[in-house]
Amino acid sequence: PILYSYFRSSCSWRVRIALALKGIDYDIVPINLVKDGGQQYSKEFETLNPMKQVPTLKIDGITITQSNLSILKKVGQETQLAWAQAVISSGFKALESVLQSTAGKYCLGNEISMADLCLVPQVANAERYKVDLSPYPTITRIYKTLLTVEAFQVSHPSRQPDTPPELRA
Ligand SMILES: N[C@@H](CCC(=O)N[C@@H](CS)C(=O)NCC(=O)O)C(=O)O
Repeated sequence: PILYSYFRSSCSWRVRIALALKGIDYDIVPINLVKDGGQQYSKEFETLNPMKQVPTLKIDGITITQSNLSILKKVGQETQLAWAQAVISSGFKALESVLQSTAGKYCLGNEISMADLCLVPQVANAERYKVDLSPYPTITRIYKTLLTVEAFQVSHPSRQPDTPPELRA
């Protein structure tokens, strides 16, 4: 698998967490969303993902351009079936409800759900922008606990191949 990713992109981080939880080895091709006016706008990348966004995951002979679909693809047969039915029957609106209803339900391993997986990058962004998280002690506790899990650590924005030296941890 190849993941087109930007170290700081929360959507990319979600997919990196899922791949790490599932123990899937993959290569990263960094797409810098800022440099050169945004490498996501290059002709080469546009051919791969006409939405011109990361993450983009090449896996099992297909290219997936939505982070949640990339994650679902690896969650399990049952979820994939629900996903396929939703897309076939009524398009992406239904997919949203599948994602919502499966978010807390399907574990990716270590009792970690899609909801947990989505929470961590969002809270990290909140921290980055100095949002006061004191009214949300439960979220903060879950966030801190999840950050002790290896899959969240290895996929962290501070440890990516394209992380600038001054932001490395
Ligand atoms: N629905 C998409 C959203 C992807 C997305 O918004 N990616 C952002 C980074 S987190 C991006 O590539 N932004 C570049 C741009 O908009 O130019 C997903 O979940 O994968």
